[in-house]
Amino acid sequence: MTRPISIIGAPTDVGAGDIGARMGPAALRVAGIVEAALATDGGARDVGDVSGPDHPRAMPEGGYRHLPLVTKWAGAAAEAVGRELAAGRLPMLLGGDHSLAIGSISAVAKHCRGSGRKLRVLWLDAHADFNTSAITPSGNLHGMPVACLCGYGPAELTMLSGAVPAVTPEQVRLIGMRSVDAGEKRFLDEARVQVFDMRCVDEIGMRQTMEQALAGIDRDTHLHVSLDADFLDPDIAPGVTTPARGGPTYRESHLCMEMIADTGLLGSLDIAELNPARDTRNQTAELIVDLVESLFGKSTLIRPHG
Ligand SMILES: [Mn+2]
Repeated sequence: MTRPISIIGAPTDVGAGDIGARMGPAALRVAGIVEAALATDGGARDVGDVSGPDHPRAMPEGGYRHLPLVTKWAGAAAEAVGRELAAGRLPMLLGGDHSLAIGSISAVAKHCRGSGRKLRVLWLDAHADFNTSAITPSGNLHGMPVACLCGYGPAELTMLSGAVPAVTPEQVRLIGMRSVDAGEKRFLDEARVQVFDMRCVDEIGMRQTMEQALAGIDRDTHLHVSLDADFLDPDIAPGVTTPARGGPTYRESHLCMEMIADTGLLGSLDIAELNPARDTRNQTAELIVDLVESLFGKSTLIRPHG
């Protein structure tokens, strides 16, 4: 059973210090994301872009840069994602910076609460995105979405799902980390977030990493994937705002997606932090389209089930 996909664009970078991620949805459409979604069993429709305020290039206030603006965009994303989930569809949110995931995952958490589904969030990222205003080096809210979703953040963001926290650390798996701030490292440990960093991928491989990250799911689980483009090694994906060396290779990334596809439980997806201003010939957007095809079950061969 493949649910029909709804593509939602959110062209913003208000959660980041540097601009550029606002062009992400356009670059993904140019690279064929809509056609890739249309080719899935359930079909797809592009519902267009949500809108919101521009990036004013302001300084942080009270530990947050652009908090009211991030709140507006996250709210718009939550509304659009919630509407598609309610219609029985699979929302694919095209960012935009990663603070948008506060909106999308809040909507997903609310939907799962209402429908009695269990939620597992797979956060694929070079960074942990677990900063708070007290420990952030930059004030950029795209470095804080996981913390906000777990209840650590400003009320206007932590309350978006209608309950605090929107998700518990037990529902989240961080995968691919290799750049974690000092305060963030301590806070991840304190909050008992389950992290599969690149050392883990190096030591046990992507296959076992994903087996462990997916352990405990069952037919009642809604899987949400939040893919930050900087999860991928910058050698293959240079078009991001905050690259970090030593990420998953092309093959490791595909295996990661294929193993998620094999569960048959993917319920919603974010694609974040693609920055076409840093890209070369749209190669990062094209790679993401390839990976999304794997995520929705495109495989080289017909493989035995089970
Ligand atoms: Mn991120």
